[in-house]
Amino acid sequence: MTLDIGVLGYRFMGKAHANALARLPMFFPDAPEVNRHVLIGRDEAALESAADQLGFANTTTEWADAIPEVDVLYNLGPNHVHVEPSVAALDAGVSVFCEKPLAPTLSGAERMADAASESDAIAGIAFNYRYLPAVQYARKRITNGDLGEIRHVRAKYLQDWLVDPDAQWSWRLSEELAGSGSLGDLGAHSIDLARFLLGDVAGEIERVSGQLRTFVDERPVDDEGDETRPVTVDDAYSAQVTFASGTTGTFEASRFATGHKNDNTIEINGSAGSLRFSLERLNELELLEPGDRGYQTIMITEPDDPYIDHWWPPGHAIGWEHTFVHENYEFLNAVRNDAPYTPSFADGLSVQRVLDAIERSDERGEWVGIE
Ligand code: SOE
Repeated sequence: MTLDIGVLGYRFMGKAHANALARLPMFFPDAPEVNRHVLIGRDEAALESAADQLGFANTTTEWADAIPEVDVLYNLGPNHVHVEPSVAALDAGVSVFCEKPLAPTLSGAERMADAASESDAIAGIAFNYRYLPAVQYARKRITNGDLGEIRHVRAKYLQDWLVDPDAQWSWRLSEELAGSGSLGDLGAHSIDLARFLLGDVAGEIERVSGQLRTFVDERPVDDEGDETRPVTVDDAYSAQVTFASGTTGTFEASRFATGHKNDNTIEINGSAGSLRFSLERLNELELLEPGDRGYQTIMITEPDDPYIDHWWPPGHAIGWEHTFVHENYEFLNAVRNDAPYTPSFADGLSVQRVLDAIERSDERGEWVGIE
């Protein structure tokens, strides 16, 4: 069975997923066969060269024309194009893999989750960091109870690409196009990671107290710098949360964290032990187990560690792009087998509810519940 794939979006995420699709036949030979049928975008010239580079047979500027031709739509466009094409595809029985966050707004995310629950097709959201071997190993240890009662989760996602006030404006800086800034772009990953690691032992996030901050409120649209556009989203956020179990959480993200490039970290403290993970050292996990005097660092590169047997011998590290290979393998298998995939659009909606609550808490200056 060959799956015909349509991909909307051909820049950063388009390349990450096209690379993953190209790796599957060599490293995951039991993966479904994929035909990169059509690449979808607005700029015809850029689309043609991207189709050549990413290996797509056809191109179109009309996503509605692509839906009847494919088995799966990858929605990798900016956040403001997540809702309509995904809902239309699911309504037509076409499976959808959508980049995070699910939508710019809670209402958009609700529409997408409703369409997924009413469709016979498979829908997944691309929270790729769930598919790191070290993260899956960590989840197993937590779910086994090896850390005891979970008291705290501490998640930070720090970048520094907007520190320069002359860094150019982009869709990620527009509330209309993105919904939010660091909160939805980076905080969504942290909230999903916490749900993935703690969901079985701490339940859902129930209350939040958050703040958003914008440091530079307009930016140049090009190198000339004479035209500027307003920044209408947060450059950084922080939040305190409480889980159903009573576990407490602190979350933050920034695009102004000088010295941090793509520093996605999470730490879990339990009554019997702790663990710490950093994306900048993604082959490692720091563990504190009963009796240890301090954290020990272990490599998660053994053949029986998740996905490692598909790659290299112990200690031959994998990279950021391998997370996309793993999630594509699992999603395409779910489509072939007509089986549920996680993270689902329901998972994406759960994250969106927390994002929305943090924004409401910031507006009101008080703790709020999840709606
Ligand atoms: C932001 O720069 C970004 O590209 C996010 O949008 C991605 O989700 C994250 O994986 C890397 O950083």
